[in-house]
Amino acid sequence: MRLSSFLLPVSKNNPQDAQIVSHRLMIRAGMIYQNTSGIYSYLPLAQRVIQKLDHIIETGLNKIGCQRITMPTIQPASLWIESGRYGDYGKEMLKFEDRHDRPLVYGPTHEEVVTDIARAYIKSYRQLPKILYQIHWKFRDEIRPRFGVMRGREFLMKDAYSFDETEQGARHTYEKMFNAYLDIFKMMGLNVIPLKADPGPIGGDLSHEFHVLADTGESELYYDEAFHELQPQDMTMEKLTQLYAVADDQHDPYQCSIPKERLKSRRGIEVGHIFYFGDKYTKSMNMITVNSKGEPIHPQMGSYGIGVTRLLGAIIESSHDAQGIIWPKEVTPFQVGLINLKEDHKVKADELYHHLLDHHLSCLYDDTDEGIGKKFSTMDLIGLPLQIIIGDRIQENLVEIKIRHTGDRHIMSMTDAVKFVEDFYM
Ligand code: 5CA
Repeated sequence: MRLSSFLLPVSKNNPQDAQIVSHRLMIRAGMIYQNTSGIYSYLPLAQRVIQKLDHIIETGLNKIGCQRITMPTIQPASLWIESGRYGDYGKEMLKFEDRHDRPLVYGPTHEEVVTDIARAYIKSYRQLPKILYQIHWKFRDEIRPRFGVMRGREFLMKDAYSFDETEQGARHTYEKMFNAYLDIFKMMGLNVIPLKADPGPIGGDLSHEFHVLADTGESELYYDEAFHELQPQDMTMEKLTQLYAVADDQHDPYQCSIPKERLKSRRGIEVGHIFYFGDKYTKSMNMITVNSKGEPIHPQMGSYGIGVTRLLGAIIESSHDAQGIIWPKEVTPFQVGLINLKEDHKVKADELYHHLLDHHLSCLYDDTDEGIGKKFSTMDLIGLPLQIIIGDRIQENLVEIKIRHTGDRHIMSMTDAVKFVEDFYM
């Protein structure tokens, strides 16, 4: 992509109303445009990261047999009346009527809609277990939308719903999903801490939140320092749930099971939340399936959320410096930024750009006639992990590669530069 034709409205100034660094950087890096309070448009740079997150989530979930669907954002209120949540959900749920005065809601979550689909088609235990998911927009009329995409009113969520014949089966599915979450967050280059959580209005008796550590997180976490010394073989629900980890509302210093020296406390951003709630919805909405003994049952359900647009903010909170964003290579919007410093080198710069594309590397090519300082600061601000800079040494066929994270610079030939980028992403 040539920067001269890319919509990247970067700005030097810090927006007045942005209180946290990810919100400031997302606006300064031209990622989001606020349409109204808590409602954003995602501009091309952000959209490319969303696409990466979408792909990673899809890969992780398809691996364990989940099936992707798309449900409507607008739902009939009747389903919420059936489940008994119409009144409970309160003012967070946006309610309105169509031209025939039929009540509708803009979905804050989809337990009701998915149960309505499942009860239409899943009649036998032979069709179970099933996990259906979507990556789609939600609306919650948050009383205090804040921190940019972190607590928006309209936001993108991955929501998955599982149906099982038995409680044992459903608990097994929950564990499979828990482990898939560990896999997914790892593929995103993120370290997360799973906490035992309060199921809140979703209901049920088993629930975990997944948090990214960041000073600006909304909750204070208390956890075993062993989380910082985990080995790959420890990354399972069975191992991790043996370690102490709770949010402040669940932490009781007198009942805490680990010694004070091992207790760590840091703030965290909730990027995922999973629930097991048995037959709460299948019972109230009368979903009936025949079990293996030929008896009618209400299947056992769980639901599993990931805040996709919130992840944009969380990743930036945990990976930035004074110059701007530093994308983990797994989710970067482009793999490399190419900066041409002089009009005279345009032919060579174009050549390298085409080489990179031929090697299936995604590149944002600054071919504009901005000043050198502006070109460098824009590239640092948008945080691509690698930069290739074409300066006067191109006469000797040499370019400079800068690693955004460390600031290290290496001089090499154009061919080696392409190879360097390829190896970096291997
Ligand atoms: N039905 C369940 C699971 S599918 C559910 O709705 N869970 S939730 O309420 O915990 O939301 C799932 C995830 O969405 C949260 O972990 C969080 O990462 C994200 N999320 C929730 N509210 C917002 C919001 N206002 N803005 C941005 N992301 C949000």
